[in-house]
Amino acid sequence: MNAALKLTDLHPSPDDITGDVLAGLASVPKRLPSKYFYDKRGSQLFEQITHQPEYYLTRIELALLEASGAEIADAVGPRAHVVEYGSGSGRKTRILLDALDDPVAYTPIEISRSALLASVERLDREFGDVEVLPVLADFTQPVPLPAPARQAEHALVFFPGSTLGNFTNPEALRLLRAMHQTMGDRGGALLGIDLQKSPEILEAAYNDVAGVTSEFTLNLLARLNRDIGSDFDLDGFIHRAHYAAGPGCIETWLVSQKSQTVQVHGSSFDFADGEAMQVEYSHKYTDAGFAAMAAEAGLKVVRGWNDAKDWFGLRLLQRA
Ligand code: AVJ
Repeated sequence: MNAALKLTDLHPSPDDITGDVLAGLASVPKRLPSKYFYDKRGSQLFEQITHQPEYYLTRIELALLEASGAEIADAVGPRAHVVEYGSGSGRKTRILLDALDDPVAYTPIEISRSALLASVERLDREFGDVEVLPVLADFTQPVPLPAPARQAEHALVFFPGSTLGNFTNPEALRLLRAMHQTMGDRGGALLGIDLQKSPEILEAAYNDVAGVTSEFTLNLLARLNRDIGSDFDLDGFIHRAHYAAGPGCIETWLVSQKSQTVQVHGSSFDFADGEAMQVEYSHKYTDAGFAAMAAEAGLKVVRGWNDAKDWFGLRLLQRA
């Protein structure tokens, strides 16, 4: 890694995996937090999901970023400090930075030190001119941004992938309010959002025929067994994803295939045969619904770009 690299450590409280899992298993219905999907294997499996024919989200978003680059650059303006929520694979970031007019700096914000360092090592090699100023922090809270060596005109928060959809609506609202703080007065945010569409298309995207999504979901149990010593039986649960049209949300569950007991940190949790445990939400948005949530956070949608079928959208937000 570049010795001159300035990493800002805001000392985010480390994840309390055991506490989160115990609380989730004590609730009705039982649930597990989806943020723990992304260990090394989970990140690999997610990458594989993005290549499945049914999982259109990543393909469309990449194509949209490519096709709309010039318009995005126009709407955003020159000399932006690009601030990414999470440290993605770098592909989308690359397209955005290439499209923007003279971007000044790039700041990935990430709660995991190892994930942040891994992404920064990749970026260091790839982003030549753009100053890389990583921040170790929890992006669901307001984050004070490091000052680039060259003055930026404004910050642009980049939150692709419809990852916002994994948060419950109250959590998403809190996140958008924090984003409002982080972006500053003249700042903006570019979000990728998955749009509501027929349940068949949505359910296929989360139940790929090759079974990669099922493996991804079950890997959560393997990860917990390894990291907190739980004894989930991976053969005792199956993946199920269905679209709840009312809330506009893919709900992913792990369904117990037998009556069984799971031990976590000295506590026992009984599962009935057929009992479903909630593990992930992926919210799908309408234009009106998304704009209303943004407005509640003091943000307005200033521009939007959809693919020709209106399956996926990019939205540029500014303070209202
Ligand atoms: C990358 C978190 C947005 O919700 O579509 C994909 C994760 N889960 N298939 C999504 C995911 C199952 C994905 N996000």
